[in-house]
Amino acid sequence: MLRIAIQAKGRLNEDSSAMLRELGIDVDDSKRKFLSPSSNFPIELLYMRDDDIPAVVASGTAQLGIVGLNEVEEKGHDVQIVEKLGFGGCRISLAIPKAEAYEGPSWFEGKRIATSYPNILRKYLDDKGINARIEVITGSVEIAPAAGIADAIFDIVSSGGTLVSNGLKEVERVFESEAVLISNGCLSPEDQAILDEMLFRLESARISRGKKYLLMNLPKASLPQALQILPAMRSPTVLPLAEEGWCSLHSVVDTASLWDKVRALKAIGAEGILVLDIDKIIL
Ligand code: PRT
Ligand code: ZN
Repeated sequence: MLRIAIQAKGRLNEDSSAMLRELGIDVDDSKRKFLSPSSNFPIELLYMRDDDIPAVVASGTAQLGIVGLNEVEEKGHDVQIVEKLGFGGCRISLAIPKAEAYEGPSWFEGKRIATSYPNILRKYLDDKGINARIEVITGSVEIAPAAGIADAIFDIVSSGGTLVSNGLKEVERVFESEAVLISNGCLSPEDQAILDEMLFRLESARISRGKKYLLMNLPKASLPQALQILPAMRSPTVLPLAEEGWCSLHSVVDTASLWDKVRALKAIGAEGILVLDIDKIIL
């Protein structure tokens, strides 16, 4: 049984559960406990605060964890990043009162900066050769300048709305983050096999994202042009139709180019075009 630590409550909880479900792994949110096994896959979920996830994975209490890269970097525990997961995207930025003139990082020389990420900030300041005082605050960092606790903040930004509503402006984007799957790097062969199965399913879910399945009836004479329009994974599937001179054509297309392709296919005589969602693509 492989144990995965995920956030109990907060911004990453829902997306972490949704990702596991997308992999066909049942996770029971309704009777959520501290520790909860999946009913159809050999994993159990350990629900905890995101701050603690890197440590429980590093110690081996959980073999895997889903957590923001920002927490991994800040805590500095010995864990491996197995996969970036594409949700929970944000950045950690330096922000100052909006009325301040800003010409570069030297603005921070001698200033007080409030943050919950002192290690990432210290590294940035050292790299730039800037002397500043770091005030560690665990919540509501954005009110620190107005409250007179600090001159600037170093905090997570996503839309930027929180900064604006607190009269601040983002001046340096220091660290880009998203949710990542982490491991302690010494999995047993059984646990490695479970992880490999998860990664295989993750890859097929990723490939199918942004793709549609397209099928249509087409005059056989238009087939050469249709094959130009539809470069499918290998080649489109062509099936005969009962009606003489017609065939059925199936293909996978990128959602981004879907309407261009539909227009081009109609122009060469395609009829009865169906566009279907794809659940998984397994190569
Ligand atoms: O209780 P626990 O310790 O588990 O949760 P937490 O309160 O520490 O974390 P939580 O749930 O707020 O965030 C979990 C993770 O989500 C973070 O570590 C990031 O990896 C990621 N994430 C993504 C964010 C945001 N987006 C985000 N916008 N974490 C926090 N914010 C906050 C930010 O602190 C600021 O207050 O949202 C505000 C800014 O948002 P905008 O959209 O106004 O810019
Ligand atoms: Zn936290």
